[in-house]
Amino acid sequence: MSKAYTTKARNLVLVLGDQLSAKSAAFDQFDSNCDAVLMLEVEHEARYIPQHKQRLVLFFSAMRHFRDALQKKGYRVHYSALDGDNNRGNFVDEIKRWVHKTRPSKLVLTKPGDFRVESDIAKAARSVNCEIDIRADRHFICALEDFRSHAEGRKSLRLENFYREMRRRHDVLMDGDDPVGGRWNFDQQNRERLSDRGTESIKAPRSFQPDSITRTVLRMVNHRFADAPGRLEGFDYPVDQAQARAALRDFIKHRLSHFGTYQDAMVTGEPYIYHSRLSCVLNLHLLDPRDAINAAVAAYEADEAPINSVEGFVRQILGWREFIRGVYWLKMPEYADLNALDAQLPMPAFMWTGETDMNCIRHSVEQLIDHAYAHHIQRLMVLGLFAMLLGVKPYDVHRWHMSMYADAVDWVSLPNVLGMSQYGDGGIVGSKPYAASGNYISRMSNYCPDCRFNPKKAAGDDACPLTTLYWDFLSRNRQQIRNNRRMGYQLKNLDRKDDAERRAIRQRARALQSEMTHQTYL
Ligand code: FAD
Ligand code: DLZ
Ligand code: SF4
Repeated sequence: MSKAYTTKARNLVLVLGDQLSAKSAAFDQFDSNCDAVLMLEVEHEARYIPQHKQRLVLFFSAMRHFRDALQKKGYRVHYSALDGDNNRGNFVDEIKRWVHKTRPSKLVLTKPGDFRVESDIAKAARSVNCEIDIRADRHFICALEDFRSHAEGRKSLRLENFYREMRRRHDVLMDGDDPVGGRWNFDQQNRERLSDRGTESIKAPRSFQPDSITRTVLRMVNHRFADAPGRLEGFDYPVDQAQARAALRDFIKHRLSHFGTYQDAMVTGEPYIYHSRLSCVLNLHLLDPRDAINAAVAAYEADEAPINSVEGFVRQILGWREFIRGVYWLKMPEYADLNALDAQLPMPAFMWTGETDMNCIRHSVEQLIDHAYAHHIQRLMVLGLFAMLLGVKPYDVHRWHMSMYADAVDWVSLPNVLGMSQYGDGGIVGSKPYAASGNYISRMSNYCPDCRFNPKKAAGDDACPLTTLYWDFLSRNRQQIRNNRRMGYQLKNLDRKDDAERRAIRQRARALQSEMTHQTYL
């Protein structure tokens, strides 16, 4: 150990908490005789936004497992533990300290997943006159230059065009020039609700019980971050590559075949339904997205899963995941400030606590508190929808999202939240606001029958707040959305309401906005 701390390094390879793969470009030409690895647990990353306890355990435990794996390979690893004596608590000061200590000729790293972190690290290296070599992140399938070329000359970016290009370029689910199954998209088959099938036969994602490393981290987080949001009981995320691969196998075997059909369904007490719960291991680089795609395609070829599910899953990873990342790096840093609908309200405090009478919000937030997880439609069509209809500032919704989800990293949370769910980017990620009333939630979930509100009603004390706020959203944003052809039908329905009804909706919406944002958390 003492040898490791005193020996100078040729290259100092910095590995961040979401870059836990020895195949990454930062390790190209790594020579264990003269190079060293640097991993930093820093308080600032856990506190710049209050973060869910399970998210903290996931990052710190996965980092420690990766450290051990590298050491087993014979790599020299300088690991700054959060509770280490000299830890200076942030990337900039820690990098300076370690550069002084190891005097490398170069600081090497893979491109971070957060614009802020990349700028800070570059600044730190400059301040100690250390050359820095930031290498492309090969964990993603689409290189950033290729995304830039895709975007060049296009008036607007659309997932569908990008996705088809990716299918063709990487020859995924292709039959010559045609898509396997004769169609690019099976969404029509993928909107079933679960009421008929029931949930008894669904096998929950495989649970990974904490080992001694994770147990130590659990104690540390419980002690140091007692006031962080979320609950730690039941933490069972995969934290190393072997567990990540086991989680993938479990999904392919037990849930992929129904993934497509029920991907939009929502059920009380069923956080995962047929979803994969692979976002964390993908985002921490414990699982390569190509392996996830190949495993799903192999299941289709072996007749173990139907095309609507396999295509749906491939679309999420080869399409959406890569598209979102492309948009982030194409549009940052200006993207973070976009606020096309000029929404300015703060996030209500109950979005952290779940203390509200709205059943859909209460169940979804309680699920977040327990698991740091919600599936796509809960994010988009319950939690995100509610924030947009209420009029919360898009960047604040992103901050809330970073604080409540285990899988949130800036590159993926920001375009999904500010862009897709809040329409803050005015249509870069999606072509229209995902606006819907409580009727949508009533159709796709079992939240409404036990709720004290009525999803069909827009005014009155028992009116569903989402339905009231939906009509008010259309009305107050009419100017900004009236030229969007995809909003025409919704605006026409708004026009059918008479003056008295519109007045009642407006009054109730203002009351809801003021009452709900009276108490905030951040
Ligand atoms: P599954 O439903 O099983 O999907 C498989 C995989 O596809 C996911 O693991 C994920 O890697 C990928 N994927 C699907 N949709 C997207 C997408 N829109 N963007 C990127 N990857 C996608 N995903 C994150 O990983 N981190 C986030 O912070 C995040 N924030 C989101 C915020 C909002 C408002 C919305 C609408 C979506 C967000 N997503 C985010 C995308 C998606 O909801 C999650 O990836 C998914 O719910 C994670 O659960 P799962 O692994 O069970 O996914
Ligand atoms: C989320 C997180 C946390 C809580 N802690 C650390 C840390 O101590 N060290 C680290 O390298 N990364 C951490 N992360 C992830 C970062 O906040 C950030 O998302 C990534 O560095 C971006 O690539
Ligand atoms: Fe949510 Fe409205 Fe349904 Fe209640 S009635 S669960 S608030 S959508």
